[in-house]
Amino acid sequence: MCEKCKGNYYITTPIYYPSANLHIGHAYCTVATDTMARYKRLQGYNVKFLTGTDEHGQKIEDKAKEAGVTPQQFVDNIVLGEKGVLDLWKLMNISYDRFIRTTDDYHVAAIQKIFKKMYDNGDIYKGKYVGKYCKPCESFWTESQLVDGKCPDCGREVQDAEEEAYFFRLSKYADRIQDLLENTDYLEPRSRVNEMVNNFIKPGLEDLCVSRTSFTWGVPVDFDPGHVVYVWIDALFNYMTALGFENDKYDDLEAFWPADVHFVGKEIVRFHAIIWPAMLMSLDLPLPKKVYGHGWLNFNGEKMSKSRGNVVDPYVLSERFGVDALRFFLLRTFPFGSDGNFTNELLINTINVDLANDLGNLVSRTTAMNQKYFGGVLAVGGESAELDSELNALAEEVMANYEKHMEAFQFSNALSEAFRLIGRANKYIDETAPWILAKSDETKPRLLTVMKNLCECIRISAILVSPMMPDSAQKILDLLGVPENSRGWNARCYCADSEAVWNTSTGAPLFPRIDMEKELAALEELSKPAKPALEIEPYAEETVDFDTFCKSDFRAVKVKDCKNVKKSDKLLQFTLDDGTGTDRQILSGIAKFYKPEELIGKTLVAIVNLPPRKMMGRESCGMLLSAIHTENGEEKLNLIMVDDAIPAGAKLC
Ligand code: ME8
Repeated sequence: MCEKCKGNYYITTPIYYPSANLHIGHAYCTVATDTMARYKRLQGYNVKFLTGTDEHGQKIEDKAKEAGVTPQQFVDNIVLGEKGVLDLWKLMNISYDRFIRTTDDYHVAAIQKIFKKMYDNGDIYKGKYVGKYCKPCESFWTESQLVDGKCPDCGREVQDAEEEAYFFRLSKYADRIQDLLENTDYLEPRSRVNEMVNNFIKPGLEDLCVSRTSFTWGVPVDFDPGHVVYVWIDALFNYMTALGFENDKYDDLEAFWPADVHFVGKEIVRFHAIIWPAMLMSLDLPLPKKVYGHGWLNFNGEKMSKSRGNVVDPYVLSERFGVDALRFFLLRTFPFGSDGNFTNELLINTINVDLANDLGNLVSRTTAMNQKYFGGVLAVGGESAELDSELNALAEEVMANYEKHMEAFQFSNALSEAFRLIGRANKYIDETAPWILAKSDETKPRLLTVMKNLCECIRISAILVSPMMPDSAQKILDLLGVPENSRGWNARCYCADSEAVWNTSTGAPLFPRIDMEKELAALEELSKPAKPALEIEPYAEETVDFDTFCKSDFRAVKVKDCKNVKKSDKLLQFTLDDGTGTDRQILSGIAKFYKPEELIGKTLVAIVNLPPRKMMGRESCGMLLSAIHTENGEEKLNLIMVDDAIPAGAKLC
């Protein structure tokens, strides 16, 4: 079949709020979308994969104010800055085709036109908003929608809100939306349909407040200064403006709209399943074919957030485990439609079991045996056996099941299928025992076919895992010497007969085993809040009265001699000129901070009216003043040195 004739495929991720750094939970959806986009490309579709950032709203305006920068500077920094959103997607190997920022001029102008169109057709009207507003979620709620008086999405406090505002006639579309949700495949998984219908539609859909006047960081309503467009209207239409809707920047609307699927997190299904189709209906536009609401990843049973520190930082995790292993873990472990619990044990275990033991081992054993028995070249010839057809049949079955699961966005099931083949191939090695076949020339033809079957199983497995682990899959195919035209979806038919030839090589292990205990300890260390780089002694709570303080006699002293004290690794013995004409001896426990010769000739500060005391049998008359602090956990000390122009004996006060 011609790879070019499959048609167009448009897939999107939610556009991210650049209000904080992204954690691994955020990366989950984008990795899943990337996997789907790669899978569709592999099948020969002309894919458009859109992602981007949702940059308006009060939350951003507030955060920028806190940071002392303009909102634009604030979002620019998080989107474009070092380790920002763009850097993260590069690191995670996200193959998006287009990146939209809602602050892009073309998008802003398009939103103004869209808002005006809905105003002109009567679906947007001016009224007065009285209700509740959840600032963190940027959502308006009616009293009846609140749960225990709090935001039904995030459970936080809501504020009273009353202002002149524009409204969208959402209520008008209630029946059509209910029909869409209940009688089509628009929203998946199906469990989310009941949630939408029972929680939002059945209690009665009210008109939606779609403008704000209490802040300015948004798309201005151009025909009514002072109003900015509600951030969700601005955000949802990104899916179309990024294709050229109401703008000349792009020209892909006809080819790619309606979208094949919007992947979104479960908490924003409401916006995509109710508000989005209603607005499209208002403008008489085709609806996206599907919205898929994925589950949430928790961390150790609790809500994931950046405040959990490094252990949820995709940069840290990728650096420690590798990008492909991390991508693989996310998709292999958690069924896409349900919530999942991310733990470090699970992550390490998945890498060790699936990648190091099963896939990695299969590749390294096979390529090592090819090398050893055939110098890496599997030539024409061989001898088949019954067992081979079993492997062949399993491979065919796995490929069919894999496709079925991928079409349903069930990445973990799709990977389970791939690993069924990988597991079977490992068992095939034990059953065929190539090391025994290699002992005699008579069994060499059989050995040749065994190795061809193994290579073929690996080739197919690599194609199947390539959407999830693009780099590793290519490395495996490189090791097997698979030509470019045998790496695609259309080359997935099983072929290990006598005509097949292979030219393989060996390489370093693809997925080194991780020492669970050591790694957990290292991660534990990372999860501790970073020690402040600089610590100072707590201030004394007790006060000292002025007269007492004035009794302390501080003098400038010059170091005439300084030496280590025998049998002490702490003490330095100072001979000091204190201006009296008689040398003063002071012992100080600072040997770990200074070499004696460094100090000779320096002018220091001593308190000289302390009672003399004996240290290591020597008398110390006073104390030298120093400054102490802790830096990166290490104690630091600096003697107080004053200008050498100050004469010995000068009083300090
Ligand atoms: O919602 N597990 O942006 P956002 C799984 N701007 N997914 C998670 C997650 C977790 N722990 N934490 C966040 C927005 N997400 C809007 C979208 S679209 C027109 C506008 C997911 O940055 C979350 O479910 O708050 C959402 O799908 C995505 O990250 C972006 O979240």
